[in-house]
Amino acid sequence: MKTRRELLQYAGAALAALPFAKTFAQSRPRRTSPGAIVVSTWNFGMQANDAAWKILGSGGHALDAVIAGVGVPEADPKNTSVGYGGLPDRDGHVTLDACVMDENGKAGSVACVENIVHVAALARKVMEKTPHVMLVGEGAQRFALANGFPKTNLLTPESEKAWREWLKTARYKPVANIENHDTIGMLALDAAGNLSGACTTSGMAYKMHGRVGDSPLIGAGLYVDNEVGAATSTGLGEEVIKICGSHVVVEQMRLGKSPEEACRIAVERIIKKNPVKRDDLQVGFLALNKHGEHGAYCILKGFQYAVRSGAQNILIDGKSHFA
Ligand code: SD4
Repeated sequence: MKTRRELLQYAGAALAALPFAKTFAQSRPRRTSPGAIVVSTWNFGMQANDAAWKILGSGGHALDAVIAGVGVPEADPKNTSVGYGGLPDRDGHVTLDACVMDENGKAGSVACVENIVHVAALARKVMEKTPHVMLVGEGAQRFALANGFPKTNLLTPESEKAWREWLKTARYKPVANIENHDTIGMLALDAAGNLSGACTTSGMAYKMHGRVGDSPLIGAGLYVDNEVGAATSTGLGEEVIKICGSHVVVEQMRLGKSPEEACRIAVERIIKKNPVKRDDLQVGFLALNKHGEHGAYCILKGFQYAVRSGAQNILIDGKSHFA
């Protein structure tokens, strides 16, 4: 227990240090104009980056780029983890979550939406056409149909088959990097130097009906601050929500941390609450700062992210807490 005197000394020292606390710009001064860049989670981010680059590479807006980019896995029936063809909840419903955020700090989000493929684009519509940030369930679907989004059965025969197989045991135990690598988070910096992000998922396979993870939650699955940087997450959403993960990452970058260091700090907050290695507990954070520097950090080995800038599109292994 600290004495009153010690506490006063501590507060005095903290106050005295304030004028010297470095801002993001002071600790990470810009060298040259960074140029456009896009980063996204998992290996399917490669194709998504290519689609985003069609917009970014011709001087387009970061928000347009991320919506186009994540639209690729959303529409891919072979991707059992995002959008169309996503694995359903335990009752056989494919329910999608997504959010977007732009350089002005505007945000839109949808959660637990059925029968709509392009939910990141739908989240953008919520941002642009409603006084709200988030619509869920039936209301979100109704808003989508009213805005011309087609109604599509998202449960493909393959995903239905996998679900029927799962029903034989009906055991909810996501396998790290397999059943729970079901999100694409994408962050882009455009040629004008503005940041935007999108995050879209079918959520954890065989979740309870109505379960919503971190992906559509601003500050958890995605956060963008155009003065500093942007972050997104993937993995076990419940743990990300509990630390407001993507917001933590951006705030650490604001304090001068590199994107990778900022992601590591967020992962360590989760580890502090869950110190024992578990094969069902994977979380990865991905960050991009205002200068075009990127980095990632995850709990278990196996998380990858894709980076495209110019003609180069590469896949990078995120560093992990556990080997
Ligand atoms: C969720 N975070 O619904 C998502 C799932 C995910 O990689 O990202 N998996 O919790």
